[in-house]
Amino acid sequence: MPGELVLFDHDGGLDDYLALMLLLTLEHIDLLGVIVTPADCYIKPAVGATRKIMDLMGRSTIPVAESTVRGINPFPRAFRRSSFHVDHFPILNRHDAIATPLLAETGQDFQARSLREAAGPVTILETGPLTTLAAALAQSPDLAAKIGRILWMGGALNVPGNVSHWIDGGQDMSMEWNVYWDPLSAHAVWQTGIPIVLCPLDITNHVKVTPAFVRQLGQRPQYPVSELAGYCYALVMHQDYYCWDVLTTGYLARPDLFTTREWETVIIPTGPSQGRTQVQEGGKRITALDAVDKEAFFAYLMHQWGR
Ligand SMILES: [Ca+2]
Repeated sequence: MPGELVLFDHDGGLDDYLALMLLLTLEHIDLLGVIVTPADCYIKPAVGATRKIMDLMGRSTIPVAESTVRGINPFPRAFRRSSFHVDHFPILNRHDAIATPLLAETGQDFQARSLREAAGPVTILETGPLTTLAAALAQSPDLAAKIGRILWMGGALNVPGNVSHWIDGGQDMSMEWNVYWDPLSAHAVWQTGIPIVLCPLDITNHVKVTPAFVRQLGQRPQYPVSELAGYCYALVMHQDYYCWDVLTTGYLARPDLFTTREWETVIIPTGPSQGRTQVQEGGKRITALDAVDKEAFFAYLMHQWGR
C-alpha cells in the first residue's frame, strides 16, 4: 500500500535539519521532495546542508529545490548563521560530490508541479513561513484541492509570541517568527479551504531540549545520525531551545503521542500585530496540537536517530 504523500518545505534553521533527520527515518510516508525557503538561513549553505544530510541518510534519490521567495520581516542574522555551521560539519563533508539532486526549477515551481502531478492528496509539512506555498498557490489556485492538509510549525494562540527580544519597536510582540516573516502569505493561505494542523508555541514551549538528552545523543558513536543531531543541538546549548520543527514532524510520525484541539483563528496581516495568529470566533477552523507525551516523544527521537 502506498504511503502518505508528503512534501517537506523547511527554512534552513537548525531545527529544520533535525526535522529532516526525523522525517527521513519515517517508513510510512512517500516523500516527494524537499524545498528550502530562504528565511531562517542563508540559502546556499542551507540547501547544501539539506542535500548532504539526505546523502548521509541514504535518501539521495529525493529531489531538493531552492525557493526564491522573499519575506517582509527578516530573521536575525544570528539565527541564520547556523546554516553555515551545519553545512561545514565534518560528518557531512566526507565526500566532495553531493549525490542528492538540486533541481533547476525554483522551489515554488517544484511545489506547484509536485501537487499537480500527485496521484492523491498531499500533506505539506511546513517548518518555515508559508511564502513558498502561497507563491505556488498564486500560480495555480486550483492546486489547493490537491493538498490534504498543511502541518505547520507556526503561530502563538494563547501565549506570547517569540519575536520580542529580536526586533525593534513598533510591534506588539504577539507573533511567532514563521508567521511574522511573511504575514501576508499566511493570511492568504488562511483564506483557502485547506485543512491546517498547527504546532504553535503553546505546545512547543513545553518541549525543551535538555543537556542530558543532548549528551545521550553523543554517547552512541556507532550511530552517525545520533551524533549529527548532538552536534546540531550543541550549537544552541547556551540558550533555551525547544522542539519546534522536530515536534511538528513528530506529529506526522506518531500522532498517537499527541492530543489536539480545534480553534477558530485569523491571521493579522499588517500593523503592530502583523503575524499574530489570533483566536477569533468565526475565523478559520484549524486543529492545533495541544499536548504531547514528552517522555515518549524524546524516547522516540532517540530510537529513530539510532542509525
Ligand atoms: Ca524552521
